[in-house]
Amino acid sequence: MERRDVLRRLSAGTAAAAGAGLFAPPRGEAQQAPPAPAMPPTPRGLPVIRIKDVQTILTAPNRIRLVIVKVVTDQAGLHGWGCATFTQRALVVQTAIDQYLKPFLIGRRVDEIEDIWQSSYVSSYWRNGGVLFNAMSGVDMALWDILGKRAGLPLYQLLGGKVRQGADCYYHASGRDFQEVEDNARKGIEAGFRYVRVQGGVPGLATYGAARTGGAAGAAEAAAPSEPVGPTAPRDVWESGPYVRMVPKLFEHLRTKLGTDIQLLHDVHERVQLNEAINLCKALEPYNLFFLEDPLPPEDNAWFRQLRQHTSIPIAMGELFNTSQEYVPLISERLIDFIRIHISQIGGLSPARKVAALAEFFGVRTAWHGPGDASPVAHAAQLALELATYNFGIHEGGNFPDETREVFRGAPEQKGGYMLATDAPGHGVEVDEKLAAKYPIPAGPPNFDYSWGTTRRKDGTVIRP
Ligand code: GCO
Ligand code: MG
Repeated sequence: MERRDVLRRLSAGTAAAAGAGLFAPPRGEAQQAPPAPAMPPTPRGLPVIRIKDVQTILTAPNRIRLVIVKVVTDQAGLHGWGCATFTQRALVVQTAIDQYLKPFLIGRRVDEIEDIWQSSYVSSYWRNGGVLFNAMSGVDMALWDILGKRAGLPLYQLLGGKVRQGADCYYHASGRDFQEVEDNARKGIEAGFRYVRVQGGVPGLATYGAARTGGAAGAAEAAAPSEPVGPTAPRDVWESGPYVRMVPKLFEHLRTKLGTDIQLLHDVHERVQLNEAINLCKALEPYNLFFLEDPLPPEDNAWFRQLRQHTSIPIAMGELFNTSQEYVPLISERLIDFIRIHISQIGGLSPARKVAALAEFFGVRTAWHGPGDASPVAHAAQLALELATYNFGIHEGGNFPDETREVFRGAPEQKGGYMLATDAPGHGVEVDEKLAAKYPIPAGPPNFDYSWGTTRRKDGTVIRP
């Protein structure tokens, strides 16, 4: 059949579609698939710009290993920056980028951000891991940065424009005892913060977020120093019982001393049993927390149904999440109040803006994870999203130390407890590569903060995390 005939018959078929069924062949003719009409070329307003190189930069201006991605384009001077920081496994992320993502992406159009995410996602067949997602995040944020630079627009405008002037931040106050926590909280309040996260120590225990006091509790001293930490040689000891008894007393103290206006937050860091989590939440209800973070580990996601039934305390969860299978049920079943994902850990800004939109429809607010092991690039990209997200809740920290600020020029500033975006195109942060090279990542165990994998109960059982 001539191509002309096919086209004629196709349009005749469309006219008759109501009676005959859409695309039914003309009566009496054998069914024959017509050749697909060629897609008309896409009209182009802007020149095609392609990825020329993908580079990984490791830097640790304040001894925190940061993994930064630079996407270089074939247009002179145009590049973008993304954060791929998985601080505990920085070198593995670097390999994933340099050896696998880079060859996969060279030559791709920089404006195909969504397709680059989707195709990178399946490019390793096995997917959904923190390493690969962080690698993808580095590229993803850099491509959004490039789009903003091309358009001459700050990222928050590309994402829909501001719904607020700045992002309220929370201040970190910790202490070995209640008085020290109170004193540190006052520093944050005096600096203009309306939200303070408070963490107190338990004597003798390696408590998350607070310096240790007293000798190590339990079996630690018994172990020969030469023996590696293990079930028979625990050194950093943690027991949840004394901790869950301490926390309500800390809040009682702080509410008495600091009053009711200041918003208080606390991070359990997953270290308790389910029944303890329920009891802790109930015991904290009178103290009016803004949120209680990570009362359970992600392995126990299904328990949030029970927890939710028992307490009215606002729950923040999710810094350890990687996959949509982990966070979608908690959001869509309204089991949490704040989604706390570490944006680079799920693959970057592209998936994060979908999570923010999903959460809006279920009354869940965003409280993206923003510790020191999220670079200023991540904070800036996150801030852009927060400024354009109706259901924003809170921004974590982000008061960058001087050395970090020098490497990451244009990092957003904090004023009066708010993080404020600059109006520079893209996310606004430029990395000083020469200075970054002056801060090589430190040798030694790849830990951030606390002894992951080496903190144990008195009897030697390793704890999560
Ligand atoms: C938080 C945290 C962090 C993490 C750290 C892991 O800020 O809420 O839980 O302190 O422990 O980012 O690398
Ligand atoms: Mg946390």
